[in-house]
Amino acid sequence: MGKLVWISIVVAGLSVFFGERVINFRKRVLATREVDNNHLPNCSPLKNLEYGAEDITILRDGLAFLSTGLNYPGLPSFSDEPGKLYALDLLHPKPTPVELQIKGELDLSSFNPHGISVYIDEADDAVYLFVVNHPQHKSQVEIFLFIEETTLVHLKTITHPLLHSVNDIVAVGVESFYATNDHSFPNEVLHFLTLVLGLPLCDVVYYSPKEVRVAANGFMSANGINISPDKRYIYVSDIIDHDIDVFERKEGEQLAFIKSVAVGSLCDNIEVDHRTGDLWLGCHPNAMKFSSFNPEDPPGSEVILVKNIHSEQPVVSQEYADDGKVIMGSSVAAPFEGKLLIGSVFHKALYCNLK
Ligand SMILES: [Ca+2]
Ligand SMILES: [Ca+2]
Repeated sequence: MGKLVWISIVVAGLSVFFGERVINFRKRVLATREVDNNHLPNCSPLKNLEYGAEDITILRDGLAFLSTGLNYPGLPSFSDEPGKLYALDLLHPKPTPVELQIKGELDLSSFNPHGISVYIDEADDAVYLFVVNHPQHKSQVEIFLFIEETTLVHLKTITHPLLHSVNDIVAVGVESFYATNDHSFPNEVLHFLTLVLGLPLCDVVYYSPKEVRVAANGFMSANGINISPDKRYIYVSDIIDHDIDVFERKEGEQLAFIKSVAVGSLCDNIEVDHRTGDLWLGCHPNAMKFSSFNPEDPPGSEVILVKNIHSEQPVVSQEYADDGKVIMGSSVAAPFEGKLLIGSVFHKALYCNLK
């Protein structure tokens, strides 16, 4: 055969291969999915939070921490202000977010908070807030000590080459945590190529002052991470794979993979009900609408609940859905004794009474 014929065969082969990969990629990001409204009866927007509350976590005494104003490459941001942290008392009859004052050396003009996690030191009940921060779109983890009602003292900034694209963290000690990387490579083009080719190259990193290493890998894009109430299991949302991966913590902070639970949506952060161990997930019904933001056809929101995740048959249910007219791009759903906070990447946050 002539050279031209060979070239034609190679070009045709590559076209078929990449065509199939693009179709597969569109399926992964649920590019054609529409979501029907499934509203909760008693939800209202939280005051002063119009620029995203990407992550929320709630202490056992009902005090919620919120990370707001994330500026993330490729996604809209409705504010030019730096990000902020808020607290909200869910025991108050009308919970209102209060901005937390940050003391210490941290540069607040470039503060860009993303995933958060709380660690309580059982020795003295001290409350540590761990925050993923992206100043100048870099990745680092800030550790704060929470004092009084509205003050955080900045203790430490952690950077490491393995912590290159951190999305969320779960603290397991006063200076140690697991972190998810949502990109396989910090480079956007290379990462996008891995998604199109379907290569699961993202990882979860364990950090302590003595040791930093990859603790688990094989994720398409590792997003939310959290821990069971008995601290025995770690849950990771592989957002592009539409599942929650369950790991058991072994001696020396090794993670042993147990199973994956399909959730049918692109789930972002994970919050765990302290009492029941149920997983509440803030999810994106359609990642194409989410990333190619069009106010005329806004990205929707979806909250998914996983009950009995360690049983043979976990129960996965949709607890809330919105077509984007109420809240766009939900990223977290945090429960507390019959109440639910729903946060989003760049839009509002809702306070819902489930009773
Ligand atoms: Ca988190
Ligand atoms: Ca996240």
